[in-house]
Amino acid sequence: MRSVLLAAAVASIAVPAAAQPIAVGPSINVTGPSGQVARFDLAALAAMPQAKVVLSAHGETHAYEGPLLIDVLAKAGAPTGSAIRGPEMADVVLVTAQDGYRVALDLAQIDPGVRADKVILADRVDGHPIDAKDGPVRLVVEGDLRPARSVRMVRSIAVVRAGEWGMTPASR
Ligand SMILES: Nc1nc2c(c(=O)[nH]1)N[C@H]1C(S)=C(S)[C@@H](COP(=O)(O)O)O[C@H]1N2
Ligand SMILES: [Mo]
Repeated sequence: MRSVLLAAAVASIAVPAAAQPIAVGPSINVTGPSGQVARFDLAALAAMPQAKVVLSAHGETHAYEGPLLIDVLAKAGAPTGSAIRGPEMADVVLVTAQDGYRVALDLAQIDPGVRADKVILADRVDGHPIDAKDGPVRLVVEGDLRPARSVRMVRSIAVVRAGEWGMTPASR
């Protein structure tokens, strides 16, 4: 009986793991607004259309390249373009780093149809892979006066429906 239960437990663990695409090297998890999870390794990010953002921090200027964050989120089911309207105007993008650093952006402002400043998930800097101190993946937010939102060592990203949080009739 015990071995049957153990086999069932192992099978229940093994099934979802086998259904996941196998990531090559480090990867980041992206959770969409309905809880869908998409995993991106460096090859998956490099295969997407690339954009470039020049970032100046502490007297140094570097050119970062990678896909637009909105394109990555779209693959996890996030709305884009004119689909960001009504309740989706309160969708929040939470970016979490390896060291626990966390930044929130609103989904609308990262859409190129709303703001011209690009927000990218960079996997290259000055034509090279990003070192472990900053990468291998770094969020780069164009136009910020202080580069505090350009999260180094990105580990995971989640789109959350802040518009659905704790809204009682009294607080509307
Ligand atoms: N993971 C992580 N990213 C981070 C930070 C951090 O503490 N952890 N600090 C932010 C702040 S406050 C700044 S000013 C910039 C510094 O970027 P730089 O290391 O390229 O100068 O990184 C930002 N990204
Ligand atoms: Mo900073």
